[in-house]
Amino acid sequence: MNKQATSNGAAAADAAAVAADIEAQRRYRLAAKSSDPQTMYQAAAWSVHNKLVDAFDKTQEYWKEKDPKHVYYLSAEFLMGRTLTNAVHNLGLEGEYAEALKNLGADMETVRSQELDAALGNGGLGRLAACFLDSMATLDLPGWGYGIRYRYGMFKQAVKDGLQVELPDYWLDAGNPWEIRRPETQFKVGFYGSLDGDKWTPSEEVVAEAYDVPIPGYKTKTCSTLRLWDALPSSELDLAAFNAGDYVKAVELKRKADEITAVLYPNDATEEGKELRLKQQFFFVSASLQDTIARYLEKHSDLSGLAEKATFQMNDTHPTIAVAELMRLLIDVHGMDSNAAWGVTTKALAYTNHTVMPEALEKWPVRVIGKLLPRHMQLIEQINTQWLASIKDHVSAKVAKEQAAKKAEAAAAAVKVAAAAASAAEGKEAAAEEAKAGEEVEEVDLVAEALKAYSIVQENQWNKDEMLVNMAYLAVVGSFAVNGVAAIHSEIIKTDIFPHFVELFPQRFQNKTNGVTLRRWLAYCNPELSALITEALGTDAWVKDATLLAKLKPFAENAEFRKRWRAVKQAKKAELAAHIKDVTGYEVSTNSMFDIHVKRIHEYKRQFMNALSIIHRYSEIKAMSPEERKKVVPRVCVFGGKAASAYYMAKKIVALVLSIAETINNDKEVGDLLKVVFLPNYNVTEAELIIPAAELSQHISTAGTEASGTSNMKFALNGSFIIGTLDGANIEIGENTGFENLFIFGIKAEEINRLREERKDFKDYDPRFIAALDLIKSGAFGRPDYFDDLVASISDMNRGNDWFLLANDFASYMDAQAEVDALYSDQEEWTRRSIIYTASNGFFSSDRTIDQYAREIWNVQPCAQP
Ligand code: GL2
Repeated sequence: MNKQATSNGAAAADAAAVAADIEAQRRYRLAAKSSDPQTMYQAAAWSVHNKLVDAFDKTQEYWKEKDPKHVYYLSAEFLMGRTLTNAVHNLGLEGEYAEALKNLGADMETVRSQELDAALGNGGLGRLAACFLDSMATLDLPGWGYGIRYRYGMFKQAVKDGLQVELPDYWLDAGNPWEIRRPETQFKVGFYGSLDGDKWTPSEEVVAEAYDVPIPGYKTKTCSTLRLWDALPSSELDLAAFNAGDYVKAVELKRKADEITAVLYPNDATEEGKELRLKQQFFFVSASLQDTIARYLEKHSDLSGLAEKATFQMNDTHPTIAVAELMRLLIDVHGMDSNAAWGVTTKALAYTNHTVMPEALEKWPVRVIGKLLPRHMQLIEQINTQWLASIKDHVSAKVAKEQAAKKAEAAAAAVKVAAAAASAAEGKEAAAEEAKAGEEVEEVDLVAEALKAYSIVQENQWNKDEMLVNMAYLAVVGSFAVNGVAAIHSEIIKTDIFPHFVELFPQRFQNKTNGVTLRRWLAYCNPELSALITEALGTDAWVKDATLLAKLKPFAENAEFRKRWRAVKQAKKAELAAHIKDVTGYEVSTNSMFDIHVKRIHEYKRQFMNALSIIHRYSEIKAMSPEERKKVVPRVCVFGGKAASAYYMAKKIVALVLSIAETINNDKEVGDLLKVVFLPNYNVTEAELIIPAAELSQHISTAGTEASGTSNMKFALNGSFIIGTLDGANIEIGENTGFENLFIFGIKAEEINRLREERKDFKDYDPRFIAALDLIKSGAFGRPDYFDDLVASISDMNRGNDWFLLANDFASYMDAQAEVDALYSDQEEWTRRSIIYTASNGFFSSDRTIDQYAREIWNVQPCAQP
């Protein structure tokens, strides 16, 4: 890392060659006369593009020749962020490019800031997919990502009159140097139409065209791909309509195709039951499977061995239609018999669950699938019928056992009754009756009833006339492996989401704790800290082998090292402070603790609870004497995150934070003791600036709701403390770092069902909680009416009834916050532990996660060019 490119002649010559190349791109590809930052960015990007193409071609040729098993990561989302810095670093050319740009009168920082984020994802799930691609390439694992080339990514968030507003993200505006269009790689994808027996004739057809986004590994020749599909009309014009003069109808085909890849659905961890979404899902899944099969058949004569050469990892339920589509392709297109096809399908597919939020577990109406994909609906019915038949014996035996237990219970009860009324004749009669009742059960109906819990096709519990396909069940039945994304989450899916399936095949269920790439999330976003780590360890090998970070531990005891560690944090805080000033106009002091809460806005993530704790802190400061105020630990509380456009409460939470910020930041009495900032448009690039500057980060979801979280890992690796609940990966971070170093509070996951039951009578409100709510209601932060529903959602049992249990956790949250303040006052100890965070969390490298997937699920081996 940070190799001094100019320190030797060869590197200087390389920089000169790079400069010449950038110039050539500017002159000929862009035909640009000026060298403004955007032009220089484009020129540099196209020059890197060419290097990626070389690396990409060599890798793919090598893999083609060796024919190793591949993994295909099917995901509706890839949240890539910017590419330039990452690519240049992974290629090991950062020095050359920096030098070259300097020689051309530009500078790397300005140039790189021109790039728009590729935001083809909502949040954690999409960003995880991007980290996984980086790790797969770095570990030389033959693998591709497959997704959709949305023309509009995640919306841009702006603030207007104290509210969130959404703006379209047309990220392809200035062209995209990071993709290669492949007009030679096209597949037809059909929709709707009719079914004659099992012969499907679609009535609408589009063409999927491939775009490859090269993914360079770090310090390796391997460069793999993210293949994204665009939709084209099967013919530009409906000629008959055109000739008849109906021009609107004539371009209808184009409009329909455009619609499929137009926008990313901006919902995070919530279902979006729209037909267009299913269309998107099927579109990319079908194209990806066809593409893989076509390549497979170049080398193999039939598809019976497909699963030995390919695993398809389904990223959540979004690509689950793959179960039916792979069956259809094998049976209808390639003539395999259906049993053999089922054998191949269930050996080739694996499924990752990313959420337990009930509203996010996709269930598609049979009606919708039947209309859009009639053949697939037929296959799903067949799969379900066979599946239920195959488990009938098991379920019958289970029912019989349960009945026997009930009978035994009834008999025991009868004996008791008889004993109690031993002398009375009626006692005997009653006993005989009870025993008999236990036997009169219709077992057949009981089995049918019990089977419903295993059925992929189910009744809609809210509408008895509608049948639904439970996509998660389809995924479990159609896969050879199912995994959760953190230890606690993988247990919860076994006990709460799929208990019936666990009982049948426990070995199918696994855990793969998430990870993040240390390249983007430490080495490149925090070069100052990286340099310090490299210097201390005497090597930069930790960038590829994160276990080496553990060797930092002894340095925590070294006062000189701590001083330098603190200096880096100060520098990163100063950068963030400047950005805050730039974007919001607020001036914040870098002597304050930087307390950060950034993630999608969701009630379960409880940004509202943090807001209430800030209101309490504000009231406390206001009530203090000047002497008391001197003891306050000053804080800057930073929020960031997007609320889904249709998520009513989430938008109110954003508005509340903005209102609190305005009141508090303008209160002269409070000054630097407390500042609140909402940074709009939180995205990957913002995160790269925010995370290195954090001293405390908040991961305070209701226990049992956040599957994993991945920003918690990024913060920990950058030496930030965590205040959080026993939820998701917080728990494993605690195990690695030592729980004494985290600020853990709140209820446990196993308590929430009971507490939700009890909350109707909940009386134990913390007075600070009540006072904070009252302050909102009083209008202290403006528009009390606007916040009425939000306040009611956690305090009125008829209007939300605090489903996420803020009231239960508030007191212990405040205790944890008090501990934070106390520790921060001892800067030596704080810094010591901050170093421990970085040193302890190498486990959360996505290289480790991907290595586990490769060994324990995919059975894919590295295949590196010599
Ligand atoms: C999520 C989970 O909410 C989050 O906790 C997890 O870290 C990521 C990645 O596994 O997946 N599930 C989900 O639907 N989204 C997530 O971020 N959008």
